[in-house]
Amino acid sequence: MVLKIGVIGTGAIGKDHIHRITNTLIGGEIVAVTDVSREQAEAVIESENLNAEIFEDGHALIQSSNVDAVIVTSWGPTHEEYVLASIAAGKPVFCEKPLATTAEGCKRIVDAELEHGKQLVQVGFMRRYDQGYRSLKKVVEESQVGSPLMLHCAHRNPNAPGFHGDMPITDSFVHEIDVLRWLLQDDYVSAQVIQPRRTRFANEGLQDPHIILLETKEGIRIDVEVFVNCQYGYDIQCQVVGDTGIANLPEPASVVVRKDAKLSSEILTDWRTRFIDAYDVEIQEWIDATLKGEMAGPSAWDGYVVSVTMDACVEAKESGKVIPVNLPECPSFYKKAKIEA
Ligand code: NAI
Ligand code: ISE
Repeated sequence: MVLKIGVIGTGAIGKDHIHRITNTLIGGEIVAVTDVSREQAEAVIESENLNAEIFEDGHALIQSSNVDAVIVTSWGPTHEEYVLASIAAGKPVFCEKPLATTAEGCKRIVDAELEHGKQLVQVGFMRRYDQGYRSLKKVVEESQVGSPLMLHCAHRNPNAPGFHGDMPITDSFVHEIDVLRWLLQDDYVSAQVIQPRRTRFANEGLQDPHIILLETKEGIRIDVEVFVNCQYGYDIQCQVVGDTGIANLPEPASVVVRKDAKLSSEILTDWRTRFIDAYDVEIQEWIDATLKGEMAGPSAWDGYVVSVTMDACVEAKESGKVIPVNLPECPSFYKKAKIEA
């Protein structure tokens, strides 16, 4: 059986997902696409040699009887309406981050899904599918380093040409918010943001780097350096300090060269390459689960929790204070899935 998929938004990541579904993964077929730029939609049909219909807009695509499931890869502010329309149509929907641009918007999606009575939404937090993070989670779960006490992390991009405002938090750090609570199976209670001396490579008016401090319900302290113009590469670090040992996120595999009295190995420069396997596993598992009528990945509730935490971080940055992360009780509807991928 094949899952007939419609894609809303054929920009950078939309094209990547279409490519992997068409060429790398099994069980899915792109039957419909739409983009506010029709040329863009036409171009992907041609480059991937798709037998897919182009729809006027996302709503028409969602309503099509030929579409079994929807992928939303349009701009963030459009996500909420397409996810809500997919739920109303009773169709499974994979939505790239952010689920919605406000916590209220995410909550509307959670409420619509609760009202519908079946889980239909998965959010694109792909790090949960990265082999390195999965191995690190196993080490934590098996208490191989004892009880986690602290996490030291870094999210570094070589540069961020289009970044402005709070994007280092809302566009980049969101991945840590999701993956670290999944890693620890713990929620956050407070956030604090420290703004070090600015790099001269940051866009005008952009604070870069940030040090973001989170505290969890269990009292674990997390520090994350978010540095989106670090120049040297795309570098994701995560170290768990437990009461009997320390565990590190593995480095991506790279040949070590000894030459000219130097020891060297390559550092990746692009998130696409760094997480390419994770994206493949993420979308394959989504197709497999959807074909079975299940939903197992990051849920609408997870998207909501990330949004509430992100808002606390933005407020912490603006105020310079420690800001509480106030989350309502997780509905039992979502508890059965724990914080699982
Ligand atoms: P992009 O700008 O390259 O592509 C977005 C596409 O959506 C454009 O072609 C645009 O014309 C189209 N679009 C916008 N509004 C639309 C609408 N109402 N209906 C149909 N098409 C519409 O952006 P990119 O980088 O592909 O990002 C898309 C989303 O994916 C963003 O929300 C972004 O945060 C997320 N993303 C997630 C990543 C991850 O690591 N999980 C990585 C990169 C992006
Ligand atoms: C980008 O939008 C992503 O989502 C990447 O995964 C992230 O690492 C990068 O910092 C963001 O700009």
